[in-house]
Amino acid sequence: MAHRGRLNVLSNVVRKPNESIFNEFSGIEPSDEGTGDVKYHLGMNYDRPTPSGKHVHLSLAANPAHLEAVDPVVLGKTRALQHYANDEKEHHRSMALLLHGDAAFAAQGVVYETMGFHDLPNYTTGGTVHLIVNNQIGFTTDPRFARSTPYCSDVAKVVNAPIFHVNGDDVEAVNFVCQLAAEWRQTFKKDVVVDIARAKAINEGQGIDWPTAEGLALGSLLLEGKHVRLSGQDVERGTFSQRHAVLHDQVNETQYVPLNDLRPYQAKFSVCNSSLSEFGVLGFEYGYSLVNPNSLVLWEAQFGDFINNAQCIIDQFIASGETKWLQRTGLVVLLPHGYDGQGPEHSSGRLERFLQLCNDHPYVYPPPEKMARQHQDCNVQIINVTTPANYFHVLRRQIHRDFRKPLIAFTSKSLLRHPMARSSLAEMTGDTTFMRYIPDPHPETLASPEKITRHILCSGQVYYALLRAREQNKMDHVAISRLEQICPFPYDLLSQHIDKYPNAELIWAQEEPLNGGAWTYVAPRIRTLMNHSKRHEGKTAKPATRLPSASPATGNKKQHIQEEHDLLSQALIGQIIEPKKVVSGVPVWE
Ligand SMILES: Cc1ncc(C[n+]2csc(CCOP(=O)(O)OP(=O)(O)O)c2C)c(N)n1
Repeated sequence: MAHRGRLNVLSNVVRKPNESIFNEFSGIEPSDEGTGDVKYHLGMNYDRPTPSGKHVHLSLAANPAHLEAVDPVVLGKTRALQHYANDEKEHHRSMALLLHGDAAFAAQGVVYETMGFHDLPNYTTGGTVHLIVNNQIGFTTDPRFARSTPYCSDVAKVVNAPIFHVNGDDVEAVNFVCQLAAEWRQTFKKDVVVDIARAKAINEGQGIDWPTAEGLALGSLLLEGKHVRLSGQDVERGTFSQRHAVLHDQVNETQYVPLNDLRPYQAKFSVCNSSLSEFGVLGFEYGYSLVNPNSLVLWEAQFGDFINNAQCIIDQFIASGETKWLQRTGLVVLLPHGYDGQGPEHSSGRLERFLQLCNDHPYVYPPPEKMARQHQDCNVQIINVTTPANYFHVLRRQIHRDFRKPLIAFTSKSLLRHPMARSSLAEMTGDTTFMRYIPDPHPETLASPEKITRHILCSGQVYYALLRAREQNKMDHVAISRLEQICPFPYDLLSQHIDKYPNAELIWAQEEPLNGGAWTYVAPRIRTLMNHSKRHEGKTAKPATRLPSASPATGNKKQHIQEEHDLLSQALIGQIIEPKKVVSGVPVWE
């Protein structure tokens, strides 16, 4: 089912006790089993008495944040229940009820695939009742930009299902239509759709200034005559209310796009909220990017976690299109990523999967001529930057060179508002360029290089957590350096730097579990690099990560914080030590 209304369904329909819902919200003790999920994804079973005195068994399926992904699962479960109850012919003992959002129903391909089961002898469940909770908006995206059909329910026409449009504010009408739909299903054993339309309800948030760097990058390219196209779900405002690329006059509905009002001679900035699709829209933008190498085409996922809906476009086109078909693209894929305690589907863009697709050799230290061609020879570039200036430069770099490569940019959500993640204008002007690797600036507060005992390498937002903990704990023997570009691996810059700390153990720290993140990619490359160095030959780096896990992140806030402290302790001290206290979110061990 859709996200909105799920707690209501849990509480009022399947009667989950409110105490336990509130309990899960408070994020108190992690459960003994599993890593957990956010409360609104959990399922529930309930034998509910009906007015006639009978009982109906209700089973609310657990679902991921990936909208509509659960649809075929619910149908499969229903068919199995029918099978074991000897009800595969009549289909009158159990049925599926799917609750949809209007934008998701209209745009996720799996809805069509699920409807396709409706009359297949071995897959039918004797009709599904589809309820569309139609608030006439998909997060911030207006229906005009979310679908091409008059009604969000039109896909159901492919199976000739009756569709009832009912005013959601007229409760009696909704009740009547729902009863009618249930009778239809029981009588004809066919799908039926109820589109419960309500007045538009808009979710709004607040804006901040990280995207200034993005605005400057895109704006400067526009002034250089390069067309820029940015597409994805809610990209106009930005998922995190950070971008505000399109301003709306609420009175007369006119729109103003500041980046299209720079200079008369500028190129056009096309920014567009997409339909609620990943597979389709990413494929579209990939195709778009093939036509004009002098335009910058960017696709942004709502959260990086939803990218797996478009896996085929990544594997078959982005990662391998050039080597198979000599089809070159400079497409930028922006994947919001980072462990902020938002649960298993709002934390990870699955960096490890992208890194696994990279074609550079893990065991061979590139000779100078190979090193010079690293970017030309790679199939994808993968970055996880920590400063607005670097984000600015890497976007511009896409266009300011004479070859094209896909760029997969893992972007931090928490750094959008992080006071330490700021750049000065001077870092974006003059001779400044993208920094693939940022060595520890080695402030005076640190011990001399020979006395450094731990040299931590990391990528992305975890840098600031490490930095704050190092400062708070006055650890002067720890250096922290950042891999801003993970692939192609910056062997040249790292090998110049790691010997600066001849007595330091090398640590790789990441927020992700041991079986995720960059570790499996960087580990053999760091070994290759160390073997190539003068002071670290034969040594290996140690990982400081979350424990290996089946799910990318825990759904329990307390567990999340505990894991974060463990990881920092592991990275900075070398073992897990319980902090004595926590000061402004930073663990203090002594
Ligand atoms: C596959 C997938 N892509 C993106 C998202 C992010 N997302 C969460 S809610 C939402 C908007 C949903 O709109 P709609 O389907 O109309 O349901 P509503 O939230 O309005 O009830 C989006 C895009 C998601 N959860 N799943």
